[in-house]
Formats: sequence, structure tokens, C-alpha cells
Amino acid sequence: MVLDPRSKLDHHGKVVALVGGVGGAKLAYGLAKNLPPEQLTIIGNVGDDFQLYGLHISPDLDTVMYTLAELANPATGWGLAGDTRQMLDMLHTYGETPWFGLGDRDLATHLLRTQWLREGQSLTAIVGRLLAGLGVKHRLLPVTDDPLATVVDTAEHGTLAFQDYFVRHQWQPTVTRVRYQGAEDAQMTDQVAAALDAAATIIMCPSNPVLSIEPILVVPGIREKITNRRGVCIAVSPFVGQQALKGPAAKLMGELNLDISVQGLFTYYDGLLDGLVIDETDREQVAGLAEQEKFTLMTQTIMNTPDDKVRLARECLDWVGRFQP
Ligand code: FO1
Repeated sequence: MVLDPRSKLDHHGKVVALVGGVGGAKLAYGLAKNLPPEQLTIIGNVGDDFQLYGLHISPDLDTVMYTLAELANPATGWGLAGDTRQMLDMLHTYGETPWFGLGDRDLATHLLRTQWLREGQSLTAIVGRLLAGLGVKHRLLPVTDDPLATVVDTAEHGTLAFQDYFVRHQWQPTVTRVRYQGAEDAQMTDQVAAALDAAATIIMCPSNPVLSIEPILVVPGIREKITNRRGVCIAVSPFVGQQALKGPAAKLMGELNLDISVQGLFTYYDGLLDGLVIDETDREQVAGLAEQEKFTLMTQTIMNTPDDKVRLARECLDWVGRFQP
């Protein structure tokens, strides 16, 4: 049952969603189905960006773009549905063993982004052009146009670039520390600053707190804008039953001795949250804790279908309404 996505949501004011990879992109899609473009701004993580074969690749931004365009590969969440691997096969012909699955149609995105960056266009402007080409009217803003790279210190292989850790090593190495190179010098874009200043609702989407949300929060001034917000800030937990639905979030946070319980997430987001959305299977975590129950929405957070995404987004927005002054 798809709720009437447009009914009575304008009272929410402007909504800003912080998004990383696949899980967060699903909720961003649900929010975009509920809110018109002028009411929603998505701020995307750029810490996963890297150079490969001379191409500038922005995996999390592309995952959000393709998801909003309803073109994402439903099996993986990233890349384009139905894409082919002719280019990868040709690399094999030359003796390469490509470890990062660049699809043939996906390649067009990386070629244009790389070319436009070389021409001096900002990543923000480039994302806008790519989204327009995909027919997406909602706004996705890289948190910064400056270099910012998530790097992972591991016990087995020392420091790894993000994609080496995540894809090449399938996030199996033991993480001892995560760093965000360039963060201290990165500037949030004017568009991001304006969106956060105008936000009545800020939603941290169910992305990996350390690998996808933190690289947004570490950009100077972002935490302060959220702390001094005039509206409401909530997060949707990426965990169900102390497990991540996909990816390394639970394993990684365990290795970093970070508690992924409801209380642990409130603590992790160090006072930025007015509320936390968790899956109903984690109900017992807050049972009896009236204080936490006041700040916790328990619902189905697993999003398998488009309807799930639209419903969860709508529930988050309706729930936020109760916090609003
Ligand atoms: N993730 C993988 O696990 N394996 C891949 O081969 C892979 C290729 C890929 C290509 C384009 C793209 O936009 C994303 C891709 N991802 C792949 C996901 C990527 O590693 C993201 O960083 C994760 O989604 C984490 O956010």
C-alpha cells in the first residue's frame, strides 16, 4: 500500500537528509517520493571517492543518483541495472585483473565527471548536471567540493584506501582506526550551509555511521550547524538486531569498540539527535526505558521494496512532526 506521498507534508518545512551508500540511498529515495524537490536536499558522502584508471569515481554519490533515478542495480544497490562488463572483459584481455566492477554504462558517469572536473567544474555542479541528465529533479549535494578521503588503518594490511578495504579486501581486515584525510581543510559548500541553516528536519539516513555519516559530520562546521539547528534531527539506525543489513558497519564498530545498541547510537551521535528510528525487532532494547522510548520510533526499517522505502520515509516525517515546536 503506497501512502498518498504528497498529502500534508509541507508543514514539515525544509528537510535535509545525510546519506552515504546503499542503505541511506534507499531512504533518500523514499523521502524523494514523499517530498517535492523544493522541500528536500540530500547531502552526500564523498569520502569513498577515488581515482581508478585515471577516472574520478564517486561511488556514494552515484549510488544516490542512480537510486533516485530508479536505475540502480536492485541486487547490489550500486551500479546500473542491466549494465554489462565488456570493458572489464577487455581489461582482462590485456592481462589486468580489475577488482572494482565498473559497468559499461556506468563508465559514462565517470568519464563525464572526470572531464568536467578537468575543465574546472565543481563536483556540486557536476552532480547537478548528471542528475538533470537522469531526469532527477531532487537535489543531491556533495558535502564538500574539496578532497576528502576515508582511509582505514587495519591490523593485517596497514593503512588502506577506502575502496581497497571495502571492495578489494571485502571489508575483512581488522580495523584499528578510520581517518578522514583532508577533512580539516575541507569546506562545506555554500549550498550545504544554506540547506542546513534552512532545515526544519535533518535525517541521518541508515548508512554506516563511521564510514558514511561521519565523513559528512567531520567537515568543519557541519556538526555545529546540526547542534545549533532550529529544527529536529533524527537518525535511522542501519542496524537490525545488532547486525548491519549489508556491509561492514556492525563488524567495523565492534572492532572500534563502538556500541551499536540504541544507547550506543545516541552516544555515537553525541547529542545531535532528538530521536532515533530503530527496527521493531530491537524493541526489547528500549523496553521499560521510558526516557528512551520517548526518543525512539520502533518500526520496520528493512526496506526491500519501493513501498517500504516510501512508507519508512513517511513514518519518519510524521514522527518528526511530534518533535517540532
Ligand atoms: N562495491 C563492491 O563491493 N564491489 C564492486 O565491484 C563495486 C563497484 C562499484 C562501482 C561503482 C559504484 O558507484 C560503486 C561500486 N561499489 C562496489 C560500491 C562501492 O564500493 C561503495 O563505496 C559502497 O557502496 C560503500 O558505500
